[in-house]
Amino acid sequence: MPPAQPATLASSAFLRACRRQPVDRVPVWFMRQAGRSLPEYRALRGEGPILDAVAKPELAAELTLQPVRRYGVDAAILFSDIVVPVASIGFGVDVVAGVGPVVERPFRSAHDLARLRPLEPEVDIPYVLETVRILAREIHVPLIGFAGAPFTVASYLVEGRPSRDYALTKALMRTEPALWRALLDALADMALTSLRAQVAAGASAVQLFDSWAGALSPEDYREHVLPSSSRVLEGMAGLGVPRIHFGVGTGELLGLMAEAGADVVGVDWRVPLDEARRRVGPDRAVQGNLDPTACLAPWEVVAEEARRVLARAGPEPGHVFNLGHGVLPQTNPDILRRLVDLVHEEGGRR
Ligand code: 1CP
Repeated sequence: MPPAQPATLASSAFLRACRRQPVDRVPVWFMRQAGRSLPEYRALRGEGPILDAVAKPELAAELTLQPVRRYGVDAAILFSDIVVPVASIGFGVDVVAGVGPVVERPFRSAHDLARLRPLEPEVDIPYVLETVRILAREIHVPLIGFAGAPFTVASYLVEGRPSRDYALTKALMRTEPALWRALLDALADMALTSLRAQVAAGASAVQLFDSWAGALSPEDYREHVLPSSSRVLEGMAGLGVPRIHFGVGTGELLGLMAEAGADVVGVDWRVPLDEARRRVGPDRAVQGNLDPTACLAPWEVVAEEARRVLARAGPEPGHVFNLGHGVLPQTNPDILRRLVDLVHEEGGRR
């Protein structure tokens, strides 16, 4: 059972919107709201590897809180990374500054399955759970726990680093479907175990990041990826916390991502939210979807584009305002602060 929620969380606009309940104002948070766009982040974190920062609960909790204070967003997202579970069991994953996740010995054959033992959260990632516990005590907004979806994490393990075309990943998927399925199932179990532990420690919502699923056709997604993502999302049903399912370039996959078992489907900037709502169906909320690059424009332009997002989301309940992907490092924090105010002031009752 998740811990009982304080009254302030039960009435949170973010959690209510995730459940498609009426709200007084549209809730807003930003993917990658913690990070290099904040001077206080750069000052506190210094130059060390991100995985070291994640392993220090007091520091990770403070990095999680910085954007909540600065922007007045309606939810916090845990300061961690999608590769933390696989790194913690010793698969040999580093997060390299300016690059992203890099794997010393990429996943190539059935022998590599043995390197993916089950995750034991209290043993492998006790620091993540401690960060969640600190935050659950300290914050007045819901904390979003998260995990990488099996496909997106697999893409790093197979390619060995960020990729443009996912050629090796898709080759494995097609040439060794049984091994692919075993890999994705192992990653699904790790994601599920990690998410359940985060909720037990006090997270109030979860997001499954399938950032790179947009590289797949609907047919490939349905056959090779949906079953394992569904295993994670269905495994989270009944915990009482909203499940958000997000990817980039997933316009043609939105219906399938809803089917995989999400309460909220994250939408990037390519599909307007009225169309996204049609694709995910009436029984899901949507999250999104201002283009992150729009936030680099002068304020009047940002405001106009944000109003367009609110208008396209429509008057029905079930909209969480966000960017269509993460905050870009060069974003001026003042723009994001004004954006939160605009969404709160103009995204009225629905
Ligand atoms: O050292 C650093 O500061 C490097 C930048 C950085 C940060 C701040 C990385 C490396 N990870 C993070 C933290 C992080 N990662 C958070 C918590 C902060 C917040 O959101 O406020 C979260 C939720 C993530 C999730 C994550 N990591 C995703 C899914 C979200 C997304 O952006 O699509 C992905 C794909 C990663 C992998 C990753 N980690 C880091 C980078 C630069 C990348 C992407 C690499 C690539 O382009 O493939």
